[in-house]
Amino acid sequence: MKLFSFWRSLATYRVRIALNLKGITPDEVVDVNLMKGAQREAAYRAVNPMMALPALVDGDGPALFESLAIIEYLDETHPNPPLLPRDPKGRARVRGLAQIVACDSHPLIVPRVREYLEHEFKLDEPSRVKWCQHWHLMALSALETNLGDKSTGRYSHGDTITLADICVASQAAGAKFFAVDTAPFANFSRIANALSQIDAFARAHPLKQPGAPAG
Ligand SMILES: N[C@@H](CCC(=O)N[C@@H](CS)C(=O)NCC(=O)O)C(=O)O
Repeated sequence: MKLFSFWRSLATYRVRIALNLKGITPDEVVDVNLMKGAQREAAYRAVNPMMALPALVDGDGPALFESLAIIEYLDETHPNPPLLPRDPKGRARVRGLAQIVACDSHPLIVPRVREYLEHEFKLDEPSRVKWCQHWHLMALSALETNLGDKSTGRYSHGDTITLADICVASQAAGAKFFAVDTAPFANFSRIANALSQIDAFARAHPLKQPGAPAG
């Protein structure tokens, strides 16, 4: 199994957590330096035409892409521990929480969007930071209300780890990168804090990966 990764990539963080929860160690981790634009080079474009991380090649391929699709693939091929509840409404809620992060918020703050705002619309750094913080806060606010539901338990959905928690953890790491204070979001912060104590999450954290800045 080969994982295309970069320390700072929040989408790859999600896949790393799932791999750890499933007890899978990729045979090879290929570094694609997003800060140097390596995702746009021909070699990686051939792996994922979207030029985004992560991608995962299991056996003879093909390369899998999009973090949620990869995580569901891992969940189907390695069912224990399950990352989705059994009941359809529970599954829909968990997938919905995950998609608030991975589909509605995170894609708005990735390098290709920030770079487009800079080069095409000439937005300066403070304006780009404001953009990123805005979309973070939108997601945090929606998550906070949803996590106030009675189906939330110790974690986002009941007392077992689900796909939603993987996404909550990536939202929390992203908030730190963009200096967004999560303290006003009490449900979110409680769960993010509980997740950070779990080894599979802690080991997968962006700042624990090779190439990450110290501290
Ligand atoms: N929705 C995708 C997002 C993938 C994505 O945008 N990944 C970022 C890193 S977290 C990336 O590679 N960005 C490259 C770029 O924006 O140029 C997923 O969840 O996998």
